[in-house]
Amino acid sequence: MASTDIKPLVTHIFTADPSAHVFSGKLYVYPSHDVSTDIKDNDNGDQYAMNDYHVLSMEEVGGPVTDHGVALALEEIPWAGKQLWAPDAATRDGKYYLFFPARDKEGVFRIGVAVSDVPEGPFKPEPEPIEGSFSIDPASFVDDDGEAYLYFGGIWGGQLQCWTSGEFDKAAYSGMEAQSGNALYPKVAKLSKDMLSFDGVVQDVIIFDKEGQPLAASDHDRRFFEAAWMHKYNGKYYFSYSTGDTHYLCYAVGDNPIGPFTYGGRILEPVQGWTTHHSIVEHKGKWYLFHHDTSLSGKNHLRCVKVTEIFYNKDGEIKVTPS
Ligand code: FUB
Repeated sequence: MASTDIKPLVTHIFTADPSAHVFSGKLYVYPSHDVSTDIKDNDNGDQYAMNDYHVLSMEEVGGPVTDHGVALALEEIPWAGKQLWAPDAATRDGKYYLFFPARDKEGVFRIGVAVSDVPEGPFKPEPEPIEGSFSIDPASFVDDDGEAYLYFGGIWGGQLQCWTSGEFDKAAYSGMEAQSGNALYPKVAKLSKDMLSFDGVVQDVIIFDKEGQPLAASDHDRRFFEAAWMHKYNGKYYFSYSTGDTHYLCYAVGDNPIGPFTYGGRILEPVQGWTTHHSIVEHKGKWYLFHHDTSLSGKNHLRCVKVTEIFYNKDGEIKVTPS
């Protein structure tokens, strides 16, 4: 089924970048909340000028969706200047954590965390961003052994290319990304037991092709751009992401949460609109791909979240139709 044929989850607000999780048997979706703006589309992503987050929930896919209202607002976050982009959530020891990127007051993207006693929030932000965090699109993953990880990164407007030296280099922004050598790697860090900080160093998430070579920077059909997600299927770790300017959702498979990962294929062809972003979750015995397109507005920055069932073939490959 084409993405445009799928109904948006909600139509009373614009939503994007859906991170879906099952908490206590119920499906929760943590999206971006897109807003109208006069800012013209540009490669920096200035038109994505979001100011708050809403949490959505449903008992099952296809059932009524509840919007729990504002879960966190920009003005409540002491360090944030603008642009609340794609968030994610996790739970540990009875608390719920909302991870979110924002530009700080100097215009540098950092990742923050906010805490609640309930999955729908509201969430109380920590006063500072996570120490050592940078760039955008945090995706949390709690493994079966209880260890938690945060994946992140996004190039171009997401500024990942500015961090190759370990320090923020504004000058590196102008090149957007190098076109030779290996592609820029997304990042992963283990989370501390209290989920509020990184436990150890930020590591590269390396994606090899099937010949064992790291994906090349020029390989725009397969290289990582933004929108990291991690899920586990049949004991394998699936790292999925957007290729940005070529508009695919792709995945790579590994034997542990840190990788390395081997490129596995495409999950979704380009949808209507420039960005594509997703999450993958199991609920009531079925696997779902949450994603977005612009079918509700026709505008790149006013998106709507959708969901479709996905399947695995006997080799563990992801398919949008059963095989
Ligand atoms: O929503 C703003 C940005 O657009 C996200 O952070 C990216 O992943 C893209 O979907």
